[in-house]
Amino acid sequence: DRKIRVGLIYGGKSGEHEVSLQTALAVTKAFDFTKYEIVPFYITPQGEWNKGELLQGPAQNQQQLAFGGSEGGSDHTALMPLLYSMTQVKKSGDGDRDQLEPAIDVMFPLLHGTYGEDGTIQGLFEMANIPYVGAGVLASAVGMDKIMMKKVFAQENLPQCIYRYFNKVQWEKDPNFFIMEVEISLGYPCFIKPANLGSSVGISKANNREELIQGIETALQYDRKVIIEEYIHAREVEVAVLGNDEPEASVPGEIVSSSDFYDYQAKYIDGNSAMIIPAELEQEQADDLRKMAIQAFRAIDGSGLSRVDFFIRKEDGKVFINEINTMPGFTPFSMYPLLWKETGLSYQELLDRLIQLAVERYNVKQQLKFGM
Ligand code: G1L
Repeated sequence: DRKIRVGLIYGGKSGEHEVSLQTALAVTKAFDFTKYEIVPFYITPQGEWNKGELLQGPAQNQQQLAFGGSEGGSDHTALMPLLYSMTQVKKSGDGDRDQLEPAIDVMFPLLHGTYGEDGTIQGLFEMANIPYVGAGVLASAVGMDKIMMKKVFAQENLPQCIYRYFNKVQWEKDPNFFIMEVEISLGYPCFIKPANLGSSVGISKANNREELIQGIETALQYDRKVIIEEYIHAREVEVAVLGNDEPEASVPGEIVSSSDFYDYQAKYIDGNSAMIIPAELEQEQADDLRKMAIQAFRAIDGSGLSRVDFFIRKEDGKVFINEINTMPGFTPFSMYPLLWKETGLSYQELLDRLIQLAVERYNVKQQLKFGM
């Protein structure tokens, strides 16, 4: 039996470079190397692509995965020739037909932000006709754009906070209009965010008009579109979704900030916050959240995995969907894998399942007719 060859892509030209490397190391350590072998693709902080030697066992450390020089500073288009060579065919020799053999069976992208989780790299895999783990082009793009995400959720009648949005040109033409809109419909405090939420950069909280204007100017440096959301005093609860056309939801987990620690026996600590898994909720509310998480996943046409984040307002217990994340934190100590662990799926089983889902989706698509 030939092993399944997984192309692991990580690193990247983003603030999450280090997180991506850490995650890649954790993933290589958890893989079952009797079933898989790994071709590592490392993207340097300068954006240069390097293909590494075949891994037949776990990497020892991060340095081993961060190979190749960083003197170049080439861009993402350098992947094109690489993808070409990856998809080259082998001749079988026997018979009159050439046997096609892929150099990589499935791609596993661990990348954040632009060119990583916004659907562009997924599009590259589609064009190269290679199966890949996680969300497809559409779900990645919708999940990356806060405005599109909210429109799609609104169409499904998923409860959301109040928000307003506009682009740079609209803002510059009539800032007073948008200031009034925000003050009348949301009030202060409110949150200002670039529409493309790759990470937390460019986000601010405004308590008055001056801070609002400043926040908008800041956000507009990261994206041409901004979204402004009402502030909700709430508990933060998250659900993990896994699957393709029959997605399943994990138990909910709660994020608690350090100031509230002492109220809980937190098993999992992550920097300044703790994860309470499962979240302390009424059974009925937990079931509601799981249903809504699946609804959100279906709404964006998700596949593979997503983490769906909710607010539960402290005053009245009302639930709001905050966002869906198609590339959640993914070390063995991140919320997404921990939620599945609590629900009965280990990290290694999760990797197995994600690869299986990638291949299943690919096969379903292969069977579709296209064109005439
Ligand atoms: F491929 C998966 F499984 F879909 C996938 C891809 C990426 C899961 C989780 C992630 N997450 C990340 O890549 C990151 C959070 C490390 C970005 Cl820096």
